[in-house]
Amino acid sequence: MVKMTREITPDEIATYNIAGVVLLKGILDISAVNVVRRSIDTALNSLEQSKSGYDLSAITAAAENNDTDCLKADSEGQHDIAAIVDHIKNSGERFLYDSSQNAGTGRFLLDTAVSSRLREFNRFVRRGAGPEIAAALLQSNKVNFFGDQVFLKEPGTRERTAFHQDASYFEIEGDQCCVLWIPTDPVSLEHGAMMYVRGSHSDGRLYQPNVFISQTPLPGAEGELLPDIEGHLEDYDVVHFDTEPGDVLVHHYRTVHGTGGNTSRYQVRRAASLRYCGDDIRIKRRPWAPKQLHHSNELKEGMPLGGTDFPVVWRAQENASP
Ligand SMILES: O=C(O)CCC(=O)C(=O)O
Repeated sequence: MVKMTREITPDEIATYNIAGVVLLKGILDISAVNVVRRSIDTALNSLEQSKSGYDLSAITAAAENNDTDCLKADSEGQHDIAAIVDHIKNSGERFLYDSSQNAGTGRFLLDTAVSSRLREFNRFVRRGAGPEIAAALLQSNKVNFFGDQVFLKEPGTRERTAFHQDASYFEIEGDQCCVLWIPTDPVSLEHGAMMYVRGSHSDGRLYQPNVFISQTPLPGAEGELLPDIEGHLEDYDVVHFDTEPGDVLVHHYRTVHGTGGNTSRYQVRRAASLRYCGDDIRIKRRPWAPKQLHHSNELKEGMPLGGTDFPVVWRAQENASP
């Protein structure tokens, strides 16, 4: 399987460490992008078969229309959607929407743990460029695969992705965890480009996880309340990146980020998010974190990652130059 198209530079490593996010231009070749795109399409075309897959636009529409049957039907998987929607409504928060002429005509879809179901994607996350990219940026002797999520925003998707920090959704602690956001379509602000609060990874703060379509924290979530960043973008050092297929954006798992909807008329926005960990990461149980249905949870608090839940996908000795 083809790995990185080029080496990662010392400047890119420094940018990742200082800003908590770096854009790696043209690091994947076209065959890798095609695998990711095909996997996203396969996963999202059979969304109803996934217990961790959601049509978030159908959920916001059902919430607005008080369609309890639809919300109950969505509650049989990873999340109790009906309870979460009640929780958002009771919190007085609103769903986060972009306005545009076509707002509401497109769907925001997501699925989790696609690599546990699709063989080709599994091979890519373990043996493609991801582990090498993570090893270079984390400066780690070994890399474990932590998990994946895929996202699609069709043209006319009004739902934004609320600012959040991935760390509080993951049952781990330590510093060496990075997230690769791999777009398979050209992306600029109008399509829902990723926006990051530069440097937000470095103070060690942990913010309550939210439900993506609203800033409302998940029920019972621990951690600090994330400020209303989308409402005060000018007060934060927010950076966004226009990307093309072949580019990979990598952020530290504590870097706060979010996206807009897709207000464009024709261009779909698909992306896969791959999570990798390095030497210092340990299991940390977080009772409020979303359940990962595909995990066996065999590892106890404080243990290093390994086993079938978090396979080792890269080791320094095996990749040393002769
Ligand atoms: O693509 C999106 O809308 C959100 C992606 C994201 O939050 C992530 O990969 O951590």
